[in-house]
Amino acid sequence: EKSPSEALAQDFVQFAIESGVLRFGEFKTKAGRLSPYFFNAGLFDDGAKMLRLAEFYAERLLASELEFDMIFGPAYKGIPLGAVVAAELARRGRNVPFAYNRKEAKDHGEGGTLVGAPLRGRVLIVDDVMSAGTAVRESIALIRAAGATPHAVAIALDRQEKATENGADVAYSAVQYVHKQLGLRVLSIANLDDLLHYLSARGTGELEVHRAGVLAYRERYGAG
Ligand code: OMP
Repeated sequence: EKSPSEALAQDFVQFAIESGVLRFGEFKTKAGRLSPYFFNAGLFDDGAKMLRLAEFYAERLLASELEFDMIFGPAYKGIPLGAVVAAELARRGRNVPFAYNRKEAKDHGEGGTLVGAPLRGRVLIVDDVMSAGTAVRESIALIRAAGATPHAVAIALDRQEKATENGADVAYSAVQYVHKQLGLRVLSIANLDDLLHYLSARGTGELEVHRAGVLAYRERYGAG
């Protein structure tokens, strides 16, 4: 019997594969790892997909009973994600402020690198993927610098791979690091285990070959 979060994760993996967002092949990750799969959230590229994606985040967040005061979506991919998740939560009766950053400093107009609601209180970071943990650490630093509290992270996919510290691999994953060392709660809609489970359950033909590649990758880069 699958728990609701396991069922949600399996539905999400299917949605991501069918949308062409989760692909198999040869990809280089930001940390320089050669990965047999890649999750490109930029390919949630129409209104219906964005809405469905937002529903997955909202389901996960509301089921978790996580408390937070506002949403922060880090540039660039986190900007539409944060916006659409905030909108979907509001539709479900939970309206919270929303902010995002720009990567380039602006020298005219509104100024500064933060846009939207002022960063304050317990901030939920909404982003796409965590691999080695570089992106999330930047968001945490930015929220702290603004005088607010990084409280939790919601991501679509936890790749469950070794984090890097000063360029070197460590045993634990970025999600484990952010949770245990920094004390933030991390909610993912799906993770690498869910992907492997999905591939096993439909393990014939092409997907079976992909599963072997993903297993080999996990052997090499998977967190303990
Ligand atoms: P870390 O900063 O290493 O945690 O990697 C997270 C970022 O890597 C994401 O925000 C993406 O920019 C990118 N990424 C993906 O989008 N999908 C993947 O499947 C893998 C990565 C990646 O490069 O590790």
